Amino acid sequence: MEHRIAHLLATSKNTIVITGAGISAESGLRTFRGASHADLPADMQALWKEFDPMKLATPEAFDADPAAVSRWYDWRRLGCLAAIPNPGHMALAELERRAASRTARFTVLTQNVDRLHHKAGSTNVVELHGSIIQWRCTSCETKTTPGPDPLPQFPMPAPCCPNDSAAILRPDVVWFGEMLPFEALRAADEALESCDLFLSIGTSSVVQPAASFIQVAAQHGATTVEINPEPTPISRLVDFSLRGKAGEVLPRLVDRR
Ligand code: BV8
Repeated sequence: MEHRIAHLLATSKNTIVITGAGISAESGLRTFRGASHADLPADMQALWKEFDPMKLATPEAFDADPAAVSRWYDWRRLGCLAAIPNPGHMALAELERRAASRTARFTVLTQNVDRLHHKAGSTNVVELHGSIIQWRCTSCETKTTPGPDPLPQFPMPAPCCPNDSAAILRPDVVWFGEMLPFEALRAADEALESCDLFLSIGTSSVVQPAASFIQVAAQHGATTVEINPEPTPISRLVDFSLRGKAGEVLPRLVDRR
């Protein structure tokens, strides 16, 4: 099966790859579901235990307790800044370069907010759920990229609003119940129109609308592939379902050039 998928990758005119938290797991970043947090510092264990990410990643949680939510996001932000891309990220960057050398398209639609695809060298990356590296003012939407130190205080003063000292920063991510960025959706839709190969990598395929993109691709006639260590709701729908870790499977597909 890997040989077949490697051939598809080498001949596809328009490949789309959707990635989720699983592709960053081998870089030491937690996934949303199923990861144990026993190795976390006590206060962060409490935060992960006390709050379900599905509840923390919401405007309601931020409105109710901006300090706790900001602390959780800033802790994750620092983890993302320190994380390094793993062989799975590097393999996707190499596949993009190879596609470009034969004037084919290669798009990464990521649900991740960690910017590891960019660090790995991928250039055509659509951040469906924003980025934790950037924060934005809750009043004037001005974006800012905090430095490598922990954010000074919670709720942070928003430097961009001299006329509204009450304004605070929030992570520039898409929370549950929030619309995805228009530009991200437009880019995804445009790529899906002529996609002939769609790979779903490291995602539980439960979060919408990202989880539906593979069906759209299939409706347009794309061959569909899933790479994941465990089955997901799309495993029985795809043309090829590869069980395995992204950091192990993807380099093998690249090596089978
Ligand atoms: C929207 C950013 C329109 C923040 C995230 C009620 C009200 C409002 C909306 C809804 C509603 N009910 C349902 C919805 C829609 C909702 C949704 O989908 N809910 C689900 C849970 C049912 N979606 C939304 O709200 C979206 N907006 O619909 O707008 C709207 C608006 C208003 C009202 C109605 C509609 C916004 C969704 C975006 C949420 N933000 N992240 C942050 O990061 O903190 S989502 C979050 O989940 C992350 O982005 C994460 O990536 C994403 C999906 O999770 P996965 O990436 O799949 O990660 P997970 O842990 O689940 O799985 C990891 C997988 O990797 C596993 O399968 C594992 O086996 C595998 N794995 C592990 N190790 C490896 C591996 N794979 C490969 N290699 C390994 N080594």
